[in-house]
Amino acid sequence: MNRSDTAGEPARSIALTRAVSPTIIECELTHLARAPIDPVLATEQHHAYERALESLGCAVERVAPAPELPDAVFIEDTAIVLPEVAIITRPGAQSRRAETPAVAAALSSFREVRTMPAHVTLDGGDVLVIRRTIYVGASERSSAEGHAALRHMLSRFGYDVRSVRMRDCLHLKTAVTLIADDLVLHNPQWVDAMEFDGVNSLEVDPREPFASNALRVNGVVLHDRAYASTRERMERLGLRVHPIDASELAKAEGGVTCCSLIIEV
Ligand code: CIR
Repeated sequence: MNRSDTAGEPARSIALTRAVSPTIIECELTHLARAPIDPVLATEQHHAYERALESLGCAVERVAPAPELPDAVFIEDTAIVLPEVAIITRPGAQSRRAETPAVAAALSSFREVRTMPAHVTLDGGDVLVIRRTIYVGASERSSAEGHAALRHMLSRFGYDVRSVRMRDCLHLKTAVTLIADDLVLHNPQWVDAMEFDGVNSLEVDPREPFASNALRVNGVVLHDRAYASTRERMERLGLRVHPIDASELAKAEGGVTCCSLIIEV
């Protein structure tokens, strides 16, 4: 693992990332048709994403690359990092299960690490943490047994783990993400805002269905530059948005949350 420094200031968070694999052209796809991905451009965009994280106060630590694993860049799916513990998931796609050991080793420097049991599936992209409530998407990747196992593993820390109905997209966080302490950004076609108690909701522009995936880091929202109308909706509410180019990762059905695991230090 190697670590980059933030520009002069002490890091407020660690962002674990993993390089784009040259095999990304063979990535898993569920709801998207295969479109040609340029691995060189994908790598450039990923580097710019890491630089953006650094500019927002993260020290970026790169887990050793796994060139033979097409989806390794989407490190979010391999773990759930909480202040008390890191849970290593069991990804729903068979092709992604070999991604987890290197991530577990990297996380062990920061947290006690626990691993989900072998009879379940769960992707980190299905897990949305809002204060002490953990919402888990009932997606094709995360089984009912996965939801139950997470609930069991986290009950001793006092988390309320709730299953959320969703439809027509890959992960819960494809459909909804937290963009302020009490505000989610969501696509109502894919998930109902009613599922999230005690928080307000902002809808994406319906012409930008994938705009609901946003990554809030140290008070700033990292967001795909392609979704200008939804970005304006956030800015009108006074949110600071940092746009980045993510076209190639989007073709692999990934968004801005998927490419890092943020660890509060
Ligand atoms: C997959 O289907 O697993 C990858 N091609 C994309 C994963 C994106 N991850 C995420 O939304 N958390």
